[in-house]
Amino acid sequence: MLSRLWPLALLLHTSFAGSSLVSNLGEEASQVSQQERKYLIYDVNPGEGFNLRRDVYMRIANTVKQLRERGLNYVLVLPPWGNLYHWQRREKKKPWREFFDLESLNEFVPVIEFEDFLKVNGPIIDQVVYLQNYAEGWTNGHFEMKADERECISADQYYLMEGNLWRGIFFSYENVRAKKLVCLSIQGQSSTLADAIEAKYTDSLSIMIDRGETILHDEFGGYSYWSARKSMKYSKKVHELSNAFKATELKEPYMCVHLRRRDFVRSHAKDIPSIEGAAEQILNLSKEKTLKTLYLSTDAENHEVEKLKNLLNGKVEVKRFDASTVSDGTASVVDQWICAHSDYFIGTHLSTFSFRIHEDREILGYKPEATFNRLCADGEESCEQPTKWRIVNDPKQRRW
Ligand SMILES: Nc1nc2c(ncn2[C@@H]2O[C@H](COP(=O)(O)OP(=O)(O)OP(=O)(O)O)[C@@H](O)[C@H]2O)c(=O)[nH]1
Ligand SMILES: *[C@@H]1O[C@H](CO)[C@@H](O)[C@H](O)[C@H]1NC(C)=O
Ligand SMILES: [Mg+2]
Repeated sequence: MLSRLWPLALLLHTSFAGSSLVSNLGEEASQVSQQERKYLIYDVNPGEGFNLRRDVYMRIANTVKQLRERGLNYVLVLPPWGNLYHWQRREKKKPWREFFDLESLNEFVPVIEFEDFLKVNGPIIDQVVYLQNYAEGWTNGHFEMKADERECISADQYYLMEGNLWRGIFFSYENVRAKKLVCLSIQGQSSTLADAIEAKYTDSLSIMIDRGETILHDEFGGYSYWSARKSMKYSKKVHELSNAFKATELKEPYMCVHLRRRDFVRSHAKDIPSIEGAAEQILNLSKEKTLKTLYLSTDAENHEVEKLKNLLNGKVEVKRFDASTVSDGTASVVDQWICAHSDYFIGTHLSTFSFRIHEDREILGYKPEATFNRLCADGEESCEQPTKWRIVNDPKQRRW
């Protein structure tokens, strides 16, 4: 009897759940999908670059995941890319689908582009929750996880009351406004934010968490970190561009160097080489690894690249992707994806651009010895190498 009833019950259950799901937002929990859908948008400190922003995505996606596990039907609204300091062309309002595969992102949590959110919601966001630290710093000298609404410390640099609505940057969308602005002092991680949202903000259909970088990961380099990271596959376009380049230009084994210049030359002067120093290390590595081809990923100015090529003097053949036909953002992820497939990778000290390549290589299964390397500063025979953050695929495995 039971065996006959169960399949029917399951069938009813799933089809009912299925009908209340909008296409593409598919995912587990039937209970969640019957709840009213709510939207969680987020933004990051305007000064942060593309690759730290990718890290913040993982933290927020884990907040959304936990809210959903608690039965709250949140959809993550993807913050358009734009106006980034490193993008020479200062492009704005770039959707995520240009760089990432939305279907893959959707496998971790349901996501929607900001443009599509505006179509269903209109330009008014119910509430901005502006994350900030505690004005008094850590009390008792130790880190305690907590969140409390407090007076705004610096939100007024970014938000301005206009009529009875708040103006803000809102990804350069001029007509977007928010009904309410609160500042939330927070010390904690993805789960701390999920707790705060569950306790305080579930009445709002749309909330925007600003300064998302204020929270940490639940477990840096742990299972939830890697689960989110693995869902961040690159777009078909990025795959096609990288594959086409490899097929024509990189027919033999190659090494990749990520040579971070520009602002790093000043901000990390002690830890990065000069162009001469980089050339010497590349020549040595080429011999040691017997790799004659170098894929050069760099934000260096043209004269620096020319200088490097001259110093390598034909002993190492230098290949670069021609960025002129694509956006700055696309060119940078194509560089990362080509480096992810190199036979040997060496990056720049403490660059999140290099870190994202490490992770891609871990996901692809390269040997850690060929991944977790960095260029040394001039005059150093050896230097401390990057931490080997190995992939974690088992939910039971703890990092800490
Ligand atoms: N095409 C290309 N762009 C690069 C390269 N290196 C840096 N860039 C540009 O500069 C940006 C790097 O800035 P972030 O993404 O903030 O990474 P980072 O500055 O290396 O690291 P943090 O400052 O520690 O976050 C990239 O997003 C690119 O726009 C490179 O090798 N190739
Ligand atoms: C490169 O190799 C030469 C010869 O083995 C050595 O003297 C030099 O210190 C090396 N340079 C670097 C930066 O490793
Ligand atoms: Mg940066």
